Order: sequence, then C-alpha cells, then structure tokens
Amino acid sequence: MMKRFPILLTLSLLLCACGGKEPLNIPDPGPYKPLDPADLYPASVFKYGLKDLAKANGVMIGAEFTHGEYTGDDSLRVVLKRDFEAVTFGNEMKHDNIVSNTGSISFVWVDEMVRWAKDCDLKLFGHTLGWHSQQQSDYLQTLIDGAADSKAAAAAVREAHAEFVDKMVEHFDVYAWDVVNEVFSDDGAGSWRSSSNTQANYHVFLWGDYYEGGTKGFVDAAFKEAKEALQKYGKTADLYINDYNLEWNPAKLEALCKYAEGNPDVTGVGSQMHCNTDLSEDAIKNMLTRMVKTGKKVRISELDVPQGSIPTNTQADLIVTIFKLYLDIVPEAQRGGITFWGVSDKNSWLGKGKYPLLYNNAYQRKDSYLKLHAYLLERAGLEKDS
Ligand code: 9MR
Repeated sequence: MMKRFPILLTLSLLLCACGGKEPLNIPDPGPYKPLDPADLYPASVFKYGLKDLAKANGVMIGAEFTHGEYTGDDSLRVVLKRDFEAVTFGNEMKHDNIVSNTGSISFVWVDEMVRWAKDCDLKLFGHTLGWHSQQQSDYLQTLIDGAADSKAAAAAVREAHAEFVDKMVEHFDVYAWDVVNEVFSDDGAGSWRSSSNTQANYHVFLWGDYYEGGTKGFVDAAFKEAKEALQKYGKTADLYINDYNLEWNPAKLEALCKYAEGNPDVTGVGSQMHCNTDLSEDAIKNMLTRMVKTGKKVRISELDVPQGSIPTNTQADLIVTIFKLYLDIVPEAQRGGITFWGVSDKNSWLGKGKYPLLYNNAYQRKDSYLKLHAYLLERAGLEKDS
C-alpha cells in the first residue's frame, strides 16, 4: 500500500497537468495497480475525452449512473462531461420510480437528473418502458384485486401499461427507448419469460400474464404503444428490445433477433453484456454478427467486465476487443452505441470487490480506460501528441 501511493499520486498530478479538473479525492489503492499513463503514450493525449475518440470512430459512448451517485460528488460530473456522450439512468425511469402505489405519476425526481445530465451535455437513453423487475406491483395488484373478474383485471393491467408508455414518451426527450427488457427466459431454448421463472418478490411483475399470447403478446403491445405515442407527440426515437446473456446463450440470442426481424416497430436490438474477462472473442463475434443480420440498430447497453477465472485475461484487453469487434462488425449506420453500466467501480451494481468499470473508486482512469483511449486514438488516426 505504501509503495503504491506515489504511483497514484504521480498519476493524479499527471492527469491534472493534462487539462480538465481532476477530483482531489484521497486515492483508494484497492487491489488494483494503475499504470503510469506515460508508459502508454504522452500525457498530452488527454486533450481528447473518450467521447471525442469514440465519435471520431463513429460510435456513441455512454454510461449509467443513479440518483444516489450524482448527488454530492463532483468527480462524476467531471468524468461524464469529459468522457461520455450519452447517459442511461440506472433506476429512475423504471416503473416503480415513476408510478406510486396509488397509481399517481411523478417525474420530479428524475427531472432533476435530466437537468443535471443536460448540464453535462449528455444525450438521454430511456430505460425502460417494460420489464418484469422494479415494477410498481403494489399498484398493479390493487387493480387486479379490484377487478370484477380475470378479464377485467387483464384489461386494467393492459390499460395501466399503455398509459405508462404514453406518459413516458410524452414527458422525456430521448434518442432511444428500451421498450422491453429481459423478456426471454434463461432456459437455453429461447423461450419467452414466464411466471415460473420470475422471482416472486417485491416489485416483480410479469405483464405477459395479462396479455393474449402471453409475454409475446405483451411485447407486441409494448412496441405498438411506444410507436403510437411517438407519432402522437411528434417525436422520433429508436425502439429497442434488450436482454442479457446474449453472448453466452445462443438460443436466447436467436429468439430475440428473430422476434426483432418479425416486428417492423422494433428498430434496435440491445445486448446488455454484463460479462467477465473469460468471454471469448468468438462469442462476441457470433453475437454481433447475428445482431447485425437483423438489419436493426445494434447496441451494447449495459457493459461491465469484472475479472473471470482465467488470470491472464485482463479487463483492459477485453474492453478493447469488444470495441474493436463492434467497430469491425457493426456498420456505422447500424451503430446504436456502447454504454457502460456505471462509471466508477465504487458504484457498480455488482458491489465491492468486482472492479468492472473504467474508473477506480476515486474516479481515476484505470488501465482499461488508458488502453481503450489509446486504441480509439490510433484507430481514428489521430496524432498521439497533437
Ligand atoms: O443498475 C441497477 C441497479 O442499481 C439495481 O439495483 C438493479 C435492480 O434490479 O437494476 C439495475 O440495473 C439492471 C438493469 O436495469 C437491467 N439489466 C440488469 C441491470 C443490473 O441488475
């Protein structure tokens, strides 16, 4: 620990000298040993933020953050403004954050975040109009309990969803929506999600139980509602179907892509990519190639990369590989962007000890950041010390 401190201090001083206000947080060495950026390239390379380099390569780079994270820490503002072009709110646009247990709708909290994000020049991604988790199940249950019969209960639930979509689309100006999230099961056969694989816990609600045609009926309706609301309010936005484990689960990947191909209201396919360093290049290639074949926009929506079990695979190398393959395989017109699920390791949803992101606990740039920066700079053909 004592040995590492001067390296961190040197890193902070170097970064400060390269422009941009760097937070003066007490360095948290953790188990991670940063490289000196001078080992990779001249310090003046930092005249470019990651977003400039991503843009120069024809891809939008985004990050997720939550309400708890942005209040009271200026480091996040510095990093977001410098390095990211787009943002996804981790929780605040979800059903149970917008709809109360009596069914009233409030945007007060999230509007404060929208203003803050605009101040950081961030474009907004909408997450999410339809999910099984973090739904206002208390309110939905009162609708069901108050209905005369199961037919009326189903109608009330469907109406509540349509109203939610309408109000969300009216209220937010986003470049794209996750219209549905995680609608396929993990059974390895590409089945639609069903009650049997939904956890019966707080704010979990399987909308599909109330639609003709089950979960597929729900997904069809959600895309129709989103498209109609966009038309009604004279807005445009890409409409995504999004899921996790697509890189590991070929049946789920196939089911999602097939659905997207069959529904003209779907304009994008999203892969969360909560992966780890054991992920193979072939798995990423296969996934992206299949997604591109749909002809829709292709988005990596929730990227984070903790260490897997193979010690020689590094986070930095895998992140660079993911960007390389994305840029090689996805034609520019189909690129929906790459969003990291978080900024600093300190706030990852994976919890402590996973270190899955580009910045350490003190919002300092990690090796993965430096290598990705160097890769994008070189790929864009920009001078290292210009
Ligand atoms: O990042 C979100 C985290 O703060 C919440 O605790 C979690 C609860 O479900 O939801 C998180 O984000 C999820 C995203 O909305 C959908 N894909 C999986 C993400 C991680 O759970």
